Amino acid sequence: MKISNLFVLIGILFISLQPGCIQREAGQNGAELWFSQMKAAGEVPVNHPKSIYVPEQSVTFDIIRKELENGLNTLFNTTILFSSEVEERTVVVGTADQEIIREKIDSTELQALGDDGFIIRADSTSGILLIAGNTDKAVLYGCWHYMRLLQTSDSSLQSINITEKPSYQRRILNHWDNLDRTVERGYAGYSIWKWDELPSVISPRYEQYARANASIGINGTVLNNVNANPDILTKEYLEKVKVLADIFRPYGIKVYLSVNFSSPKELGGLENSDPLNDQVKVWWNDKADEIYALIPDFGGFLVKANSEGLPGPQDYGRTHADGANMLADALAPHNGIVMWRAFVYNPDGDDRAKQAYKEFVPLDGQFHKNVIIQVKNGPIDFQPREPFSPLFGAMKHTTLMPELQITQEYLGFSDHLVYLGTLFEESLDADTYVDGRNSTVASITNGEMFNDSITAIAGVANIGDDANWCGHHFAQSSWYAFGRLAWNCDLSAKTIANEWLKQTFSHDEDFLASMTTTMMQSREAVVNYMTPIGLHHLMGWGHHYGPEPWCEVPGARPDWLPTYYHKADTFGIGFDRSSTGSQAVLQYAEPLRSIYDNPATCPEMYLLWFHHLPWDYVLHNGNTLWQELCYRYSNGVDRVKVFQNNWDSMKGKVDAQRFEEVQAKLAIQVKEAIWWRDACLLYFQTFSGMEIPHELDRPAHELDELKKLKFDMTHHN
Ligand code: GCV
Repeated sequence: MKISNLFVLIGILFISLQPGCIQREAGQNGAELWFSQMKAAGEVPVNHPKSIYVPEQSVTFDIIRKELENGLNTLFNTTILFSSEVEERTVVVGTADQEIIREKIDSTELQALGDDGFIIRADSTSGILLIAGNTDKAVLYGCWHYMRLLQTSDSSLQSINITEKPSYQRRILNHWDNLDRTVERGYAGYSIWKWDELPSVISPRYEQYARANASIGINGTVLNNVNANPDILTKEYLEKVKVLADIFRPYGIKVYLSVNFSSPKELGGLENSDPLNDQVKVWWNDKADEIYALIPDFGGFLVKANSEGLPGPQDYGRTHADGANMLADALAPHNGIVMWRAFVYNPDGDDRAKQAYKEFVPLDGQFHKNVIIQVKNGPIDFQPREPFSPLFGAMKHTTLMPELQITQEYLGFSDHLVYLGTLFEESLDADTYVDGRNSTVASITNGEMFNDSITAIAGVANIGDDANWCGHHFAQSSWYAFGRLAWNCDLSAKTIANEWLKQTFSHDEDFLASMTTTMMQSREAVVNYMTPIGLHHLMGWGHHYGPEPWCEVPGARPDWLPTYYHKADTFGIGFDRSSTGSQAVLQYAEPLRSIYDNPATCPEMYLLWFHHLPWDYVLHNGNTLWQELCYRYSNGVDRVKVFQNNWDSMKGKVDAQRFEEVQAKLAIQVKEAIWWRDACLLYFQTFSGMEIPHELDRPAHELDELKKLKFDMTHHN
């Protein structure tokens, strides 16, 4: 080695041993999520807090002390000490058990906060800052919020006075993680739950997971796949689950499990799992007792029944209500709940989009109080865009919760940059009109309209054991957005994107402006290059990744094939769900029903969802349907190229590792957006027989060549 190189090596070693550098290095692989850029938004105020007063004792308060100490010292770049006395510029943190909190905050105000709400208030008379709630976890939420504001708020927090109460009581992640550690529709590696090592070996990821979720208000997690293996309820697995529950508890996170409806038969050896069979009831009651003996605050069960081949009460001629109520009765003495999924459809049934409504609405009012029906945002299945599920608002005597998908099953896996905050916002803000204007999906499910005793929202997690948790650095933003919207459904997707970028990447103004725009446009881009104007379900069989609008599988269920959905023919394209077609429009309340029913008034984003229209149908902008399809597909591709350019110009503004990794993913996305555009346009062109407008890019592929492509899942896990 040349001597000069030796000096460089020593220099590098020296630099990398500095504590600050170690932290920066760790931040570069994305493992630190939205904690990687702890930095105050503006100048550190001269009168920043001087001390922290946190006298209460509990494991949660230990976490609060640790997080505040680290957080505030980093944010203010100073040393703020704990004090045993309150003086000017002290941050006073605690519950109403503390005299000073009771003295400074009115008891009615505190009571109104419920279990999770908090107050952050600068007390002008004493010069102290209060962070208060009724429970330890509420105070933890308050502390996280205070630190988030310090990092992201444009205004000075000198006279801060805010009260926050979550929109939903239960803010839950659903993991589709199997016991063998594969993750159904997971694109970030294997499951983070190392079942084979539990209960003895504890991965540090478990606590990091709890911390990340608590920081954005998530307070529940369903650990295993809804396609549930009965084994999760064995003693062996429950002991592993207990360990996770114990780690999550101080962070305010409850554990739930997906259960297989046939468990009494499969595990208990009973003759059947009929919900009206007394032995079956006893089996579930005993199982509930066993679970609660291990995990006293266990949240409850999530159930996928009589759906996609899974067992359920209908196997015994019983209803969904019979099944859900039987489980609910077993959990009720322990305050547990049942989340019963409405994701049901039958291959030989009516239009798939209508089926959940047809099965569940007749059961309205029959579910017990601790049952909540979990409904996917749209009537089919997490497509890039769907209208809202008509079940929302149609079951006025039943508690409903929305299920959103954070993992990008139909949106390019973890290869495409697609920020889902906008999709979640659109889904929650959708106006159902069931009780006049502003009967939004959010207000129907968060207790505002129906005063439900339980309110909940679920997001299908995109988390795996990849270093950066989610496979794509930007996919972390959708997890973050789910948590923030579950906490406050009135937040805008843009505010959330901006918050996330500041905490995760940089405070640089150009970076923020450019990447906020990219994130905000990213979902519309994917809609355009995959399924514009209301098209849906054009993806390939099984993998759900690339385009296969032509897909035919001998003997397959028709409702798993794209042709069932796009119905392209020489006349035109689209699924006729109008009043003269499948009549799915009739499941929506007026005036939406009439609006959707008429192609002239139907929002163009849902046009081919509700109508089968001729290729030369003229849209409001004067384009024919065929031309508009061509423009939309091309626009989707062009957008992604702009995202790629935007990101390239961010070089130097973010660390090298994440810069290069995102850059590499964008290169894939550009190629695949072109793949989608070409596959769909060339295939649909065989029906329309029309030319692609001359000013648009020509397809880069031949249709035959695309049809031969075989997709390899192996590199996508
Ligand atoms: C967990 C779709 C997905 C399945 C998923 C199912 C569900 O069909 O492709 O992987 O199963 O939805 O939500 O139950």
